[in-house]
Amino acid sequence: MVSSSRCISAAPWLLLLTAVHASAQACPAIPSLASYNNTALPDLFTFANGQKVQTLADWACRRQEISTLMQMDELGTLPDPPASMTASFSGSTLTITVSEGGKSITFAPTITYPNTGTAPFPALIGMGGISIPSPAGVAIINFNNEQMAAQDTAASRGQGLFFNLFWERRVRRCIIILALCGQALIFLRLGAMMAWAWAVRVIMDALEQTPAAKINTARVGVSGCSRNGKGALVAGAFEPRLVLTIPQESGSGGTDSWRISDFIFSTGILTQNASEIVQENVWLSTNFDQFANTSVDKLPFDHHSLGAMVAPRGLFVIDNIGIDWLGPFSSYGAMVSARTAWTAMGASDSMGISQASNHSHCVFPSTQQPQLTVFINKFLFDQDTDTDIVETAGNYTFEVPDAQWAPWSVPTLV
Ligand code: MCU
Repeated sequence: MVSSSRCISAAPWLLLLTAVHASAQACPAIPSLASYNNTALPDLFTFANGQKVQTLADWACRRQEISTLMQMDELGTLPDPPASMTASFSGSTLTITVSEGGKSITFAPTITYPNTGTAPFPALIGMGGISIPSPAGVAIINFNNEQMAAQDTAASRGQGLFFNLFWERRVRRCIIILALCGQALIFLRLGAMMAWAWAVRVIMDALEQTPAAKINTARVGVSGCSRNGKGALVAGAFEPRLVLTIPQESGSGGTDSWRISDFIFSTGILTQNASEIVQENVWLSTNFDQFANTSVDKLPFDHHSLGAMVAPRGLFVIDNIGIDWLGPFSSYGAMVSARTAWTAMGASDSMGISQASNHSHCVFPSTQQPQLTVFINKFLFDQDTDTDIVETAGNYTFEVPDAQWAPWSVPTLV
């Protein structure tokens, strides 16, 4: 929910956002999905119990259901905000200290202010920095995600400030009181991306309570490239105050579909898939291993579901069709499918996809600049720009319904 009182405008996407999040109703219970098996991307508009999603209020419930399932099976559980948080700003550094049960950690994102514009500034949180050109008038908040939760190799699990705060103490307690081991396990299993998303939420809280940082907290987005693009998408999905999410060349674990990537891999194209990613790094919860090592068809969601969690806020997906490892067709299929969430709300132009021709990884091509600019201007500056963009240099054709991958129809949510 947009909670800052500063600079709230009546932009249509913002009104829709309020409608989606304001709809409080009893949501359907999630049935046992132990025997779930689906070779296609699960229907975004059907609840796990088979009920259809027909209204914006239903979508709020379906979004919550997707969030629960993704936390459970893939990303790990997003912890509650810390028991206490203090923030101060000095020079260009926002120093944040969070405490939980006697343990504290401090982390300090740095802010680079634009040469133009006026305070309070719109901003982009850079997940490990940004790899898009800094937009004019926008502050860049550099978040050191690797310090929060490491992502070097498979041996990085449980390393970083996040785990120092939540985990060590719980493991120690679990050795003394067995009943507390369940709590420790939650943190032991959690993937690095969920730790980063938790920290992004803390950064938003810190910015809201620190006017000296001169950030308009109603106009903050997130971006990152490659592994940090995966993290940017997860942060955008789970932090509803972010108004714009820009994952760049994020590949598998980001904008790609697990199912489509497995299919591409099976045709002999070297694309990163689930069984590889769980061995390579710690972005995902260990709960995901059972799916990665048997069949991703057992997942009651895919990454079109993760993308759809951002709706109706801004999402601009930047891809590179020249690198097979990134699975560009997988990203296209998943993101065209995700876009139906916006279409169902009458807001398809708040979600854009741009796949440029081959270039060096994370080196932003100037051909994508005009598209990036219209998204920045709409979501960070409230301008009425034309953001109706779905373009691929890959000449892929994919539409919903798609007989193989998305055999479901798109309702008009009322
Ligand atoms: C696209 O993101 C990752 C990819 O998932 C990894 O397999 C590879 O090792 O590194 C990429 C990356 O983050 O490159 C900077």
